[in-house]
Amino acid sequence: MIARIIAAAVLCASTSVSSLYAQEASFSTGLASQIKPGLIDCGPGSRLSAVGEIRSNENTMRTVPAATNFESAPKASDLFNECGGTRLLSISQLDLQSVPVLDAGGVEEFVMYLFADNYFELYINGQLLAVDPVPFTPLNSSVVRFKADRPLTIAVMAVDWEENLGLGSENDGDKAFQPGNGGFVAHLQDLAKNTVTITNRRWRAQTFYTSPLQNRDCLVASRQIRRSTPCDDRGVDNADGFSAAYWDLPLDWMMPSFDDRSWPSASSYSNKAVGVESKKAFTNFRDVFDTEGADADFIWTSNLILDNLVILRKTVE
Ligand SMILES: [Ca+2]
Ligand SMILES: [Ca+2]
Ligand SMILES: [Ca+2]
Ligand SMILES: [Ca+2]
Repeated sequence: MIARIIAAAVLCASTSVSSLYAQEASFSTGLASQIKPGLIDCGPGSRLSAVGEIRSNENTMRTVPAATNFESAPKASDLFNECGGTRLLSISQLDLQSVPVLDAGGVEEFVMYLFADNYFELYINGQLLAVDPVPFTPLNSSVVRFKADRPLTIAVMAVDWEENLGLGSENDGDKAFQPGNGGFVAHLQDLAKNTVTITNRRWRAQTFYTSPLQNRDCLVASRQIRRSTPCDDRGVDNADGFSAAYWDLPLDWMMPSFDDRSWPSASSYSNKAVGVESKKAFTNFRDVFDTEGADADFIWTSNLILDNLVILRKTVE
């Protein structure tokens, strides 16, 4: 009898903890209202990193594609940035001494090389260190130096930016609503240039904004499973009635104390799947992104196309 009561109490306790994060999806329909025309303007040939707002069905105002710290946070240093930044031809041209050392509260020094399709915010041990200087296009690559103590909790907010706000898509000239893809790759080294970690399937990945959904019923959502792989991701010219799904971010998603064990493992994607084989921001730095023996994978959730706001986490002992 006592054992049964204890078992019930344990079950109850674990249910209440996981329910803090296991939220139902909420939905919006149609285009969001633009609240910013573009976080930066990179001129002709680039896409404007506009930001929008739309109310979801439980009456919460949602910022799309994401609420970011772009305007207030330090920008990561450039490896390759066609939007008024540095354009290195290779990693050997990088003068590491010119890259500021950011403070994540510790003494060991690290260097991280990062590339996102399209935008990242990097947290180490709960501290926001730097954000991607180019939110949408042209695709760019970055380097961040920092001091921290192990274990390192790396937490990244990654955003596949969008042109049709709230409908996770771009006008690509062929289709007016063509869903774009995400992708994030990183290589973390110590001061001696030994690999500390690379992005791979051992990271955790969770989506918080999935769009466009032609039909909401395609979404498989239960506890921490948020699978949109059965959903249609083809481009269309008319997206009337299309939806987006949202889940609230846990307030402490970037903290070392956050328990991500119930999140899905990250999925890995090829360079070809992400579409970087002709992008100098990537190919000029294969030495760090495709390192022999430490080849970092592009990672994302299970849906590279429809999941647009993704949190990626990894703890390194
Ligand atoms: Ca970027
Ligand atoms: Ca993209
Ligand atoms: Ca690689
Ligand atoms: Ca997308």
